[in-house]
Amino acid sequence: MPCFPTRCVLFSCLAGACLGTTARAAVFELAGNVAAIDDVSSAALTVAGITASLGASTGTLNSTTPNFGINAAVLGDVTDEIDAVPATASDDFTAEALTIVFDQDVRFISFAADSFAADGSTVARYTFSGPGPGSVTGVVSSAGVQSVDTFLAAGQPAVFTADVGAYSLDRFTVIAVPEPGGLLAAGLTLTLWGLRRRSAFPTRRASTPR
Ligand SMILES: [Ca+2]
Ligand SMILES: [Ca+2]
Repeated sequence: MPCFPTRCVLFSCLAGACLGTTARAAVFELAGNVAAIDDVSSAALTVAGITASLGASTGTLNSTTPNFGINAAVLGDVTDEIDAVPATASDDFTAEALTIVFDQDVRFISFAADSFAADGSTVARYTFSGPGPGSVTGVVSSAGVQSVDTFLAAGQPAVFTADVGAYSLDRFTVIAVPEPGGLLAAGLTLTLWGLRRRSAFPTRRASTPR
């Protein structure tokens, strides 16, 4: 079947969209990443060409073999978990917030958290806001992989806090969002390929015996 220009463009756009969805997932391991996140105020991790910059609102980022969190270095803090805002002024806790910023546009797919209180009282909160399309916020109270699947623009902060109790943020997964220019180039390449095929077989239909 000859590939008419409009058909080629449509095919190219579909192929380009498919190319955009085949980007490799980047899994950032936080728990057990002691070599990179050992009581430092900030850290930059690069996975699959994506760099995530992590920052602690207070104290230091702290990775241990089972967990990852913030070490606020105050009495009673769980040093490898993200702790809640103090319930009363007399509590000797400090509000902890983990901020993650990426060097490029990504889809934030999911995160894995654990060390929640067995009675379900722990409330973890994540908030994505800023230059991206709208704010996304959510709360979870049980361990496991939590699906988020939202666009996060380069420089847009993803913030993890706790409303109640403390938890460990073990890892998170993102996928790079291809730049529009890259998709356009892929589409044009396929369009040219279709046109060249058409010019290579210009008379196939006309020569078909009736
Ligand atoms: Ca853990
Ligand atoms: Ca803590």
